[in-house]
Amino acid sequence: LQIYGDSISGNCLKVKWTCDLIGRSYDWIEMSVTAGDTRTPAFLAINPVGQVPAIVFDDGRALAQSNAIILHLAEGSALIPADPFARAKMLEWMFWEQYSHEPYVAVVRFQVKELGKSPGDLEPRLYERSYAALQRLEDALTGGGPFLLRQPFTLADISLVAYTRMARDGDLALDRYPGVLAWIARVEGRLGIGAYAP
Ligand SMILES: N[C@@H](CCC(=O)N[C@@H](CS)C(=O)NCC(=O)O)C(=O)O
Repeated sequence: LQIYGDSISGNCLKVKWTCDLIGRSYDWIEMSVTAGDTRTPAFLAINPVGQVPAIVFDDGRALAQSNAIILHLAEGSALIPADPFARAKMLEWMFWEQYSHEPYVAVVRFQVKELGKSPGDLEPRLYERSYAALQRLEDALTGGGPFLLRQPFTLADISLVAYTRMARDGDLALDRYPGVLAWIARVEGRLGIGAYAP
């Protein structure tokens, strides 16, 4: 299995963490988004959308979209609930992540940290939506937990922790959310990774 990923990308790290947890071996092919590695003809043949992560199996089949990739790789593992309703609740969180969390929390981070923009120059809506997403996580985890489905630890936690743990990079006040902070530490513990250090 080959993983095409940029190590600074939360979407790409989701794939690495999932493989590490399920004990799947892989070759990591480092791609720099900012250097344009995702726009070469060779990579566009793998993912016509020109985005990482993408994976390629030994038989040549390719798959993109972080949450689709981790869902496929983790099939049959304890990271996906066997109960159909619990599985759908996990997917509810993962679809929400892609539509209502990542487009704000990750974009704010990229613009501030990678593009060097000043937070005050970003569209205020990006911050409003980021804080709405963090508040929703806080509400779900306060008095609930320890994970998003309470139990067990699932792909929903992996998907959502990816950019939440990096939120300070975008000048987001993560410390306002104690339930989220405690959950991040628990998920990092499950992943066997240290606290995020920019
Ligand atoms: N929805 C996609 C988003 C992937 C994505 O935005 N990838 C970024 C890096 S995090 C990228 O490759 N950007 C390069 C580009 O768009 O040219 C996923 O979850 O995999």
